[in-house]
Amino acid sequence: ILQELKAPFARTETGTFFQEQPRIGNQYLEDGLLQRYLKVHLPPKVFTEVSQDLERFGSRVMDEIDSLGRECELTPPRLQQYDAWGRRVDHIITCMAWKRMKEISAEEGLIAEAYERRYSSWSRVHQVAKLYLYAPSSGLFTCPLAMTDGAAKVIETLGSLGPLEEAFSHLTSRDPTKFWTSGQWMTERKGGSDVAGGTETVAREQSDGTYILHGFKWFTSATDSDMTLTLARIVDARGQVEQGSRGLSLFYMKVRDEEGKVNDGIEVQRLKEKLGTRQVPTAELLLDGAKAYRISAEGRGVASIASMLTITRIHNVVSAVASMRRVINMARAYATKRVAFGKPIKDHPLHTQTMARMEVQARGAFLLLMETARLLGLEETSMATEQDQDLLRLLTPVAKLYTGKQAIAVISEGLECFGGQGYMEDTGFAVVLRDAQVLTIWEGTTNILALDVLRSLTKSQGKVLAAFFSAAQEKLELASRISDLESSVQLIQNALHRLGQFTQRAGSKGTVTMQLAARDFAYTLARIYTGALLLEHAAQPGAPLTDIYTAQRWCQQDLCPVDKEERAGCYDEAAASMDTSFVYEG
Ligand code: UCC
Ligand code: FAD
Repeated sequence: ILQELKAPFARTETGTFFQEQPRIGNQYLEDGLLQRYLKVHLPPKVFTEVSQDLERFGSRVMDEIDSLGRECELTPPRLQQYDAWGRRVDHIITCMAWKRMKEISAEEGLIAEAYERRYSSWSRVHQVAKLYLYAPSSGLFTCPLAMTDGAAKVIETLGSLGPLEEAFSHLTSRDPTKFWTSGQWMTERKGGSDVAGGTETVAREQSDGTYILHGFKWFTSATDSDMTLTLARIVDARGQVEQGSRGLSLFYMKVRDEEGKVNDGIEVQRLKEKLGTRQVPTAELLLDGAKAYRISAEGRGVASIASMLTITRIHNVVSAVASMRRVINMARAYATKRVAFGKPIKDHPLHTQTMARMEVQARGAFLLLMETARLLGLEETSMATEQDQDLLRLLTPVAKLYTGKQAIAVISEGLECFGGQGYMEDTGFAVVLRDAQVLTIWEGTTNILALDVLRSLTKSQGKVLAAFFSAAQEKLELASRISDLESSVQLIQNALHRLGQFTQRAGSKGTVTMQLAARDFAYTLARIYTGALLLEHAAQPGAPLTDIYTAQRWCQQDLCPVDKEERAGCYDEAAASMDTSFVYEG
């Protein structure tokens, strides 16, 4: 076909076609699963109020917050170490958008909501749903919020006496002029996983009962925070410190003075140059006589900071699940606009199948997140049964490690859905993948969390695992009476049976076997429990066909990898030795 050519590429003309940009809509209104989850679980009055708040907040994210988040990425923090006259100032300069995020966090009660408990145990679910809408547009302000929430939790658990009372009121304030954020300084150069082996920071008691700290903190994120919790070894009267976990105590420290200047005794060595999370200032800090308050019993530092780890790990899950959801929603918007081979890519079944696989992962992860938030809410309002508490202990590391891996895979696939545009910096998609990579590293790597799962089992002498089996069975009850779900229920039952047999066999084996099995074991727990949650959700009266379909699809994967790998001999000592020869060959 001959066309009349008007030389469209001449001079300043660059062609006439420009792809329409996919835009974010109200993320609450676009999320049918979130709305259904809340409707099923929340009491009707609470649902109405929470739903109104989330719809309003969804609009605010779309109209105001999303562009601020982008600005945080484009204007990363920098360190001004000296002033014009050569004085050391260690000023961490952040952009206006980052500062605005702090104000918005207070206005929206993103931390306060969880501690005011106006919806009793459902307050955590409300807070988590709000953070879930916020996270992908927050310019990673969710990082300081996670640690702020964790610090508030530690203070609430230990009791807000003395200087902690003031700190708690700032951390949980809705007033932007009073709101504080907190850091969490645990990692030193010698080790971030092995905190007990890695911590060299020492604390010397002063005559007024406070301490001064000397040490080097190797990773400190959101170093523009107002305060921090940190670990150190107390020097005794003989000038000695105790090594190992029992030598560590927990300290509270104000990081800056009323004018926002870093306190004496803290030197910012440099800001880290990172693959992602570039919106967040992450620094190396020298503590050279920094004033601190001991807030745990001596030697109970790790045990006392554990409640912070629970909270920050749940925030990590929020980020993982929310970024999967956001990428899928954007890819969905794009698929309706982008045309290839004569039709929108939405109408190419293979493209839609790719997105359906991402959906199954994201929906499963969403329910696992909400279950963890629900259990946390019950625990915090003294409404949790023993089973609920055990389950929360187990599901926190399971959800953190599993959703972190899912997020990287789903987001990577999501970028491909935009073709070359997914790989471009200025479309804003590349940052999502970069930022996802950290989700499996900070707050405990995958292996460290898998070992934490084992720690929870050992410490409870199996009670935690018993809670897992009972809870999973309870979730299946309703679904087992629905014919469309029967075969999926059977698949979960089989997996539970195989898992039960594995744990019996493993009991008689050594620690090497259990360590080698730890990751697959945790994956097994994640897949089975998520399957049970999807089935429970799909069995609710009036559930749409898509809920049934999601549950069926989830249950078709290998639900018990730990059994398969054990039968293949992967956990034997011989396999461990072969792994070594093979990995370090040459
Ligand atoms: O990365 C960091 C901040 C990043 C920025 C924030 C992002 C937040 C997400 C935002 C999304 C946008 S801060 C650094 C995080 N670091 C870690 O996560 C450390 C990873 N390593 C571990 O988790 C290790 O498992 C350790 C350090 C906890 C292991 O230490 P120990 O000393 O070997 O542990 P023990 O001896 O087994 O445990 C000491 C005590 C025990 O209690 P008792 O003494 O009563 O028997 C344990 O039961 O601590 C207790 N414990 C726990 N309790 C240990 N882990 C836990 C736990 N998870 N829950 C409850
Ligand atoms: P290592 O402990 O040296 O681990 C190296 C590898 O060995 C990992 O793959 C690990 O899984 C594996 N490994 C270690 N032990 C075992 C084992 N027993 N079995 C099997 N595998 C094992 N920390 C803070 O305290 N505060 C912060 O604010 C903070 N912010 C951070 C921000 C960013 C962007 C990053 C990347 C890190 C941050 N961290 C922070 C540090 C982070 O928590 C640690 O990097 C992390 O816990 C891992 O510690 P490590 O780097 O010392 O790795």
